Amino acid sequence: IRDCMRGRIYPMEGKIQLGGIKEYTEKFKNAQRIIIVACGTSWHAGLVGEYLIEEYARIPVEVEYASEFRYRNPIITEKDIVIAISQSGETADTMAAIEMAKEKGATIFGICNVVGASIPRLSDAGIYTHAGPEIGVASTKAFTAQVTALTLMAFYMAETKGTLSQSKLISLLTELERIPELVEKALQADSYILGIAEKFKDSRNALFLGRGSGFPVALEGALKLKEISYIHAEGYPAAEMKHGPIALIDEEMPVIVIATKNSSYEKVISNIQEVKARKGVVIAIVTEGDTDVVKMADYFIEIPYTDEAFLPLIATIPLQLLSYHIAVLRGCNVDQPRNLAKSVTV
Ligand code: F1P
Repeated sequence: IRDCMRGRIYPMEGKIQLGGIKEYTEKFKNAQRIIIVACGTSWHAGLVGEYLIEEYARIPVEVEYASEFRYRNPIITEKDIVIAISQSGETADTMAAIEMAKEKGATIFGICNVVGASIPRLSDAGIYTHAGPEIGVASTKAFTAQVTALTLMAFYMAETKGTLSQSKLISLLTELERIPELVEKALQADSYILGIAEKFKDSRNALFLGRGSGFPVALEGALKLKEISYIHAEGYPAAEMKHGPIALIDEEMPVIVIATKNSSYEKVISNIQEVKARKGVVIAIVTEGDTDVVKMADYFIEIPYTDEAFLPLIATIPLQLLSYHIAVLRGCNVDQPRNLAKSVTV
């Protein structure tokens, strides 16, 4: 995150400077729609981007799996901006989606980690996330960096469109400066999370629930568990649970809930009650000092409080650590999971 903030994108004197976005200010300002295309973890970062851009800049956003988007005949015009997100910059589905959107005249904006990769070369403009090389196949720090880039882009668009007051913007940027410190704090729960991992290493299934920007966090938590520990896991919007997944809940089912003190706190509490009433085992991600959720949950992991805008940056960390420890305890190779490639080029 520090690299990302110091490098191409960084806040300055209450104004946001984005190296790759500045020349496209007018385009972003007048965009009628933004389409985000990506795969896997990058797609989850895109969902966070949707939440932030719509919340702050009030521009409609669609988030599409590139692997599906490329095979249909979507309506795209020259007024659309397509944001393509990819850690490797070589994902074939994302490249095909870009090529299709380009043909229809859209502006392509890339968010990529690997300098000089194919996706930045196909893009009109973009941001390098500079998260450093992802040693393992499953994206982790690339996700954090992608979300940071999208957060700053959302603030930038909001600033240029005038949809965010200067005082709110300054308070968000002040909080943004604290994020590296909050990430460090969240990482301190590592050995405590190992203790929880020991209890759940033999689980066959897991459910991850979140609301608002906590929903993509739930999806990412489930994907990490699947990718590296081969436990079947599903991420759901917490309110969607009653429309199906609730049938799965019993004493064998760990339910990981993002239950931090943000706007959906009260509603998440009622979701936890629904799980507990069916004997589900709740592992709650809570805000430091929480007293209500910790009484209901079987296990809880504290993270420091932050504004809802930055919740995905902090709340994802305990889920990555949980998956990591479970995978190691199960004897899985976390860097090279079976059947997965670093960049899916076919
Ligand atoms: C997309 C992705 C990763 C996943 C795995 C396979 O890659 O789905 O999210 O962890 O590596 O590819 P990318 O387009 O972000 O490089």
